[in-house]
Amino acid sequence: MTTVKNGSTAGNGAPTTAAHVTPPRMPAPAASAAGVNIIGLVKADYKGLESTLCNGCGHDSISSQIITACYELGVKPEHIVKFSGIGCSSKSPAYFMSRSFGFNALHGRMPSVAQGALMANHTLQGLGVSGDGDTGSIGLGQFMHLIRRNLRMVYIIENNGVYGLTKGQFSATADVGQELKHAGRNEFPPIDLCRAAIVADCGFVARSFAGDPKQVVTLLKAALSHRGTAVLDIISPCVTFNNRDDSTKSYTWGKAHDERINDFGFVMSQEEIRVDYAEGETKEVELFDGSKIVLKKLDGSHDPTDKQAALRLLTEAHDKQLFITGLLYINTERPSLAETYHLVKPIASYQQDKLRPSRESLQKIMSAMY
Ligand SMILES: Cc1ncc(C[n+]2csc(CCOP(=O)(O)OP(=O)(O)O)c2C)c(N)n1
Ligand code: SF4
Repeated sequence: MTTVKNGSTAGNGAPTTAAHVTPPRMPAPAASAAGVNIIGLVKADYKGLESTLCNGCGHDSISSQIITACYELGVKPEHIVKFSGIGCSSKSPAYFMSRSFGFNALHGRMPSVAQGALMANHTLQGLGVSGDGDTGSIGLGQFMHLIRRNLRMVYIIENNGVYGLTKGQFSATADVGQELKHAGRNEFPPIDLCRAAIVADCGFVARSFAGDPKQVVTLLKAALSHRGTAVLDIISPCVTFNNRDDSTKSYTWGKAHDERINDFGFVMSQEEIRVDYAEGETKEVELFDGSKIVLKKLDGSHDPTDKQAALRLLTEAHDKQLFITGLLYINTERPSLAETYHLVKPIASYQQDKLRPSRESLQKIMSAMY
């Protein structure tokens, strides 16, 4: 039998349905020598299936950082519900925490599915993984409404500026003027999803880079402790764009020298991009296609509780084509959706006779309407 920190117990791995179960939220002490965390689990207990994404894809780094954050925090895997939409990024929940609940929704529709599930059982911790296409293009409306309602969940955007799964078309976060071999030139300005989130009154907005595990893990731990929607926009490079024509390792070269025996595509396996830079420092990072992005890590001079300062910072960074990383904005005052509706006992724990109106009361409603 596993005893979790909040005092609830579960012998079969199922989540407890007791009212007011508070998820384990405080950082756990360092794992013991045997690698056992505060709830007696080892890191392998937080793993998922083997990834089928391209080698070196930023999304895989984020999955391993989710594993690390939840292991170190001592989160009970059965306490997590993973949500996603459609995209390479949205496949990621399969690659971490196999023991958790999960639902892979339609493209851009993860928020409404998450809302349904978490309103049925608001004691579970929601963990959503989406892409910039899934969130910023088709899913922008749902994203804004989720934030507006303040459903308590961590919402990760694995942001690579393209639709990786459908072969690299520009997404709504791609830089204006950016040129990619297959997609051509992007003529439209990007939507900054952190700015959009702050404008919609999100109480936790942070940005990071997939190759900066320390920062991602820290932000994830903080996001998991937030009482409302916590948005984590993580720049996550797509290796598919490592296609320099002059390289013998490029897709183009490979195709030109390929004797076709099968209709398979081929994507070069790459080393994951890692960065290590201090607070306040600016770091230029070369992506797989040779293009560069500039990251700037926040230091103590930014007050994350100042909404206007956060918006100013992001606007200036946007104009300079900089990615500011760190906790951009926090407001712990807003009540979560479950608090707004004064939900106490999880709806999912009620028996049918309490949830389903009787035939008589339905009849009464119908006759009042028609
Ligand atoms: C309703 C609908 N429209 C379009 C698609 C095609 N489609 C699948 S994934 C995707 C974009 C994925 O991009 P993103 O969310 O950025 O994820 P990535 O693959 O880059 O991680 C699109 C347009 C779809 N599956 N469903
Ligand atoms: S196509 Fe891009 S986003 Fe998709 S798995 Fe490959 S590297 Fe990752």
